[in-house]
Amino acid sequence: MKFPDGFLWGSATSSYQIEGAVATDGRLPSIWDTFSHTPGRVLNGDTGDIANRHYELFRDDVAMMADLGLQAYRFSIAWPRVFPQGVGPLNEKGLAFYDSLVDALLEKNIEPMITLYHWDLPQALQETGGWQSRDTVHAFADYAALIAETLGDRVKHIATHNEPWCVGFLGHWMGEHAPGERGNLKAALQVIHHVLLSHGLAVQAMRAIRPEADLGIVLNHTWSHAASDSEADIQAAHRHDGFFNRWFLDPLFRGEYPADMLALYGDDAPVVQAGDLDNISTPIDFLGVNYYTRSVVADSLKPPLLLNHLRGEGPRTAMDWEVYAPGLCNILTRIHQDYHPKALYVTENGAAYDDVLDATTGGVHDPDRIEYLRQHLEAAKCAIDNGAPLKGYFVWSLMDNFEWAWGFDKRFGIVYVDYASQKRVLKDSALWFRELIVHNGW
Ligand code: IFM
Repeated sequence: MKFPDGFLWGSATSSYQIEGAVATDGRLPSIWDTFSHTPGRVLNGDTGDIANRHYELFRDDVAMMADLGLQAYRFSIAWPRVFPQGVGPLNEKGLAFYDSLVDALLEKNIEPMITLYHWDLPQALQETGGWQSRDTVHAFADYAALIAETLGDRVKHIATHNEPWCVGFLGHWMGEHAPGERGNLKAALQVIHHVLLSHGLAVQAMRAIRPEADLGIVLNHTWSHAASDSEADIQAAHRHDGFFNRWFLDPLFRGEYPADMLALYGDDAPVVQAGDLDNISTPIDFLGVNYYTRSVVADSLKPPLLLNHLRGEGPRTAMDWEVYAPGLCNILTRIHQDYHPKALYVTENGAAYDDVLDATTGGVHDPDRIEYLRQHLEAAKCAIDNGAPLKGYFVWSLMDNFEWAWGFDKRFGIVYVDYASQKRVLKDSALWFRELIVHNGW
């Protein structure tokens, strides 16, 4: 099975999950520092204080990427390193880190893809309302402009946000992510609106500085599957699709929120000012799709979505997420057909398993992950065959890291990290991925 010529093979990480060095060179806390240091929020009390020490070890990590034959690397910038207070003054030392990282990547012919926001909001901005405040929207656009100015001469691909769904719903409704608010659907929807608006304004600001840049956003998608053929369950799946997929795709690509969801959310729907939706739907060059699993749902009386989640019958990863690769082909094909993005990337796909270092061989044998990746790449190819303009694939993750509320308990890497020694060990899946890149398929 071969991918099209020029297909981009990469891996992905994010700042708080790997960098450590949280108080180095002028960085101030983000909401994830505060959250992870709050007892009971993260499994085992883990924090990102040290994580993978990538801030110090980045040159070794880039050498490892080169050894793996990676053509691209998606990473995020920690906003509180660059603007420790969220807005000026600029922290030159924090910016210098990313400047060096970009140069190190380019030296090895690895194409950088930046994500501006992968959840580490400067705590100072949280104090003034966080994403519930429109001031944060404008602060983000200014931060984006700075990055376009300073790194945009060398970095072509810039995504504004990673997974606004998580920022809104996990952070303000389910309480599982920073800032940890629970039960506030109205706040979650307002936050999502502001995050989307900040995306649109950031794209405009960056485009004005770098007209040639490749600008986009990364969404997490699922395939909403009806539990049965009944009309009620099919409608439940449509609502779930509205909650997870359409609520983001419709404003970004059509300049409107889906009417059925607005009706369902009622008074919890966000306050939208004149011109917001025009700004949100500012044209972009690519959409990044993160895909891990599907959702099987049935009709129910449970508000607000009037649905229940059921367990699909497929095998499960260490996250207890069902492995369901056809969902990736389905969602990519559907996004292409319904929303016509100019280009698509799979910006995250991968699986956590309970990997162990084999004392005899010194390796990490992860056949389940290889099988997961193989099936999902077949699904990605299926979408290409269906006409989707899929340009690249980034495995999540380059290496084991801080998996948010799960701390270091879940290992998503194709590279194993022994946190005590900070030794990196290529798992079998990394060796497999290296071969795949060489052959542009198998
Ligand atoms: O680790 C996360 C990542 O930060 C965002 N997408 C999902 C991954 C696995 O949960």
